[in-house]
Amino acid sequence: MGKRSVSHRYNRLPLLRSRPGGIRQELVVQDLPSTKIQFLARATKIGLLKFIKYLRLKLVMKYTLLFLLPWLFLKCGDAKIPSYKLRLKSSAKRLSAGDTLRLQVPDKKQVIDSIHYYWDSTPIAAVYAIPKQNLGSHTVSAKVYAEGKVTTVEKPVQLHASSAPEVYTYTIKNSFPHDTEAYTQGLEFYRDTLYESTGLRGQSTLRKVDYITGEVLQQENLNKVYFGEGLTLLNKVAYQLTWQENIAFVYNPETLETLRSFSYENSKEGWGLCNDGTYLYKSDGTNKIWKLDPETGKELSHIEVMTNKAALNKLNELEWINGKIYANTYQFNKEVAVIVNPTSGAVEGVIDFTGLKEKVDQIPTLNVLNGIAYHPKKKTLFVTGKNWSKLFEVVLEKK
Ligand SMILES: [Ca+2]
Repeated sequence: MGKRSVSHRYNRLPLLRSRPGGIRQELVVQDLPSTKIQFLARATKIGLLKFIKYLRLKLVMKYTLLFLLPWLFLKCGDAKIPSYKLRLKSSAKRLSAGDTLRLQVPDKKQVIDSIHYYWDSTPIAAVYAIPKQNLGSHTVSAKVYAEGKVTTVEKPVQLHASSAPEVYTYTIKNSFPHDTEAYTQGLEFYRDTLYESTGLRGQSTLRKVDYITGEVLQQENLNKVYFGEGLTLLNKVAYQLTWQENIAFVYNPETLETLRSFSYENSKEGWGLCNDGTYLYKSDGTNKIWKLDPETGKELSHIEVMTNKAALNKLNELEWINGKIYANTYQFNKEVAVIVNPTSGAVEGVIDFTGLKEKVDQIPTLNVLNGIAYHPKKKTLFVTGKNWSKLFEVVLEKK
């Protein structure tokens, strides 16, 4: 037998039993490296197997988690926010009073116990005939009762005017001189005297004007930080808005002395102003007109001005005439004013003032049509524009 068989035999001897010295010792010493290798190999093999096992386990766990987590997440999500959809079908493309709305919340999982529908905060049936009311933004919502929970889903809707506005045209009865330096923002008669508010920072004024001659009888210059806007007179005081300065001034109309002021609340800016004999009405550059308490300036409510097709934004100078609000609209490509229902916000009339701007001096500073004042005794309308050289007395006619 060669060295291999000897080493094999002695390999089986426990190392602790081997004695030092002699051939056996020599042989044991000689056999040690081979034992180590085998031991290491065995250990490595076991280690590798364990490692592979570990890797397999890790992979199994990884893929299990990958598949389980989204499911768990969805389950948790379901528990917190059940996803219901509110579907609206209407009898018209643009909603208006008289249209019928059909509401539905699909129940794919067959878990819904009941659904309660609302128009703003008013409970309604799933088939709802829209009554006459304020136009503009409303919210339709559904409270879904299912699996012991209540979920609210809602959709915004816009209510339009039921019919197209009537169109008016004008005839000029008289024309009077008007200050071309006046960037007109407010215009109203008070005891046969024309009151005018002008804008632009550093040029803003409150003035009393002899409308026949165009002469400025008295003038109060605003601090250069203020941009003057709408004007109205009520309860023996004059109100003047500022544009973005968030403040309205109250004056003695005889002396033009400032009496007090108030800040805006939720309205965006100061644009036009008028009154119905009790309340102030303020436009803010959007399609909203705000109703204000004249004593405190508190915003009591608002309407949204809508035609039968869209919201009408940038409502400018205002005038209250026989229960309606006449409003300029800030636009450069058209000379039009609108007649607004102050309760619903519906645009009931459009006054086509085309051609009027061409009749004034075509100066570089010439700007848009802005300024409507109703003369209560004459029962006629006076209109002008920013930096217009004339004030026109006009009579309206249906087109
Ligand atoms: Ca006015």
